Amino acid sequence: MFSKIKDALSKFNLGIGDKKATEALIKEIQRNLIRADVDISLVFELSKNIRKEAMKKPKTGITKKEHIINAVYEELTRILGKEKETVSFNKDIIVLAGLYGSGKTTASVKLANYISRKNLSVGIVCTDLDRPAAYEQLSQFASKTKAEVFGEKDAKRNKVIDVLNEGIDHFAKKDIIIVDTAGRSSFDDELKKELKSIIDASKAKANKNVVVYLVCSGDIGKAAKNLAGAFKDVSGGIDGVILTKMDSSAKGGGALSSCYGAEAPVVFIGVGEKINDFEEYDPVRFTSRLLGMGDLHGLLEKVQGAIDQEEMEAMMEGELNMETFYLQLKNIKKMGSLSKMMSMIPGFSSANIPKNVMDTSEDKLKMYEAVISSMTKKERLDPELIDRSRIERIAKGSGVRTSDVKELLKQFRMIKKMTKKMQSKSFMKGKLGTMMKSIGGF
Ligand SMILES: Nc1nc2c(ncn2[C@@H]2O[C@H](COP(=O)(O)OP(=O)(O)O)[C@@H](O)[C@H]2O)c(=O)[nH]1
Ligand SMILES: [Mg+2]
Repeated sequence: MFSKIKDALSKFNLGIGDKKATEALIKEIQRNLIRADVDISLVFELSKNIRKEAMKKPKTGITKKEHIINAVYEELTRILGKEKETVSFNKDIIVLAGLYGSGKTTASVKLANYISRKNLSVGIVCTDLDRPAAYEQLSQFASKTKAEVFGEKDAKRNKVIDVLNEGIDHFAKKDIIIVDTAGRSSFDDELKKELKSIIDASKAKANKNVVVYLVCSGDIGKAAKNLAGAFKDVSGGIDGVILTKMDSSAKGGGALSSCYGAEAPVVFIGVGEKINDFEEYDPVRFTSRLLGMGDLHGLLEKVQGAIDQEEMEAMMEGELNMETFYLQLKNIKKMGSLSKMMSMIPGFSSANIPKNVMDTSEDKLKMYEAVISSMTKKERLDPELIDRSRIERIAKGSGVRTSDVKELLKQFRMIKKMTKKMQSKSFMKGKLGTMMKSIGGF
């Protein structure tokens, strides 16, 4: 799809004089996005942001190329969605909107099948009264699943809201109701009116949330942005985009433009005509596929786990307070364990320090974050102010025990001592100092 971007990235290999090379790469990315039918204003927005990020200094241990690939990923997922699909199905009515042939009916059955696999009961209401065979098509496809279908075979199109209301009542006991709607080849006034009335009528039903998913074919091309924008306006907001036909020669540009126009992330992807050709959106997997880069996962982990040089420098220079302390702990975790670092500092030993004070696990960091955010600004900048009554207040505010707050203060004092040691000239000449210089540019 965007595989030409991958080629351009793989050719990008210059260490020095890389401003020119970066600029050439950005041009190449632009060309390929345009070729993939991405809306031109979006192309400029994307490339402007990628350029801005690309010109920054990479994190410690990260090559310029890895840095740029990460920037491309960040930009694409800013539009497509940064989160893995986490739909909480909670007494919802899900309305599927989209053009004729975009894959709404297919998606409604696939989605129903997906939902029933989560042990939720689901019914589909057919409100497509335009195509004579719509109800039959839906029933036939849904017969392969546990989902029930409600519809009226010969109802006239002006009866859409009656059928919808009957359907919602019919499925009152179901956990989820999916509403399959009619489409037209263009989003004309009549279709707008119908869609709006379906959404309004669904909302008028008590105790159900109404979720609107826009169904877009991946090969939709340049029209996607405006079309998705129009659907968004009429619906009063789109909750997610279901991208269909991503198995075909879809260029991916339609995916980007649809999400951009709808101002909504991708939630599901259709990758074929069968019931199970349906996937939850996963940003890394999806972007890997779009760019044709199988190894993206490892690279992103590496970049995101790397140490930010500027953060590190600031930390080593300034006086340690609770704000810099938290960053320091996170960086220590990235470099290895606290005890390992201590063992490398001359005259420092972790032998007499309780184990829990050495702990920099993820859970611990999370807890510390809550504790620190319960401190006042003054306390954060000068932790020595924190006496017993303040400890009690902070513990209460962050929902932890007073012993947890005390432990954090203990760790703070220890790291402060360590930092002082590391800032001294004699230390910087030592083994760890040399290592930190090499990675941190001190
Ligand atoms: N290859 C492929 N075909 C699909 C996919 N989703 C839908 N289709 C096909 O696209 C055509 C239109 O789908 P349909 O659900 O009837 O669209 P609707 O008019 O929006 O309801 C049908 O032939 C489907 O089998 C998909 O993810 N991949
Ligand atoms: Mg249909």
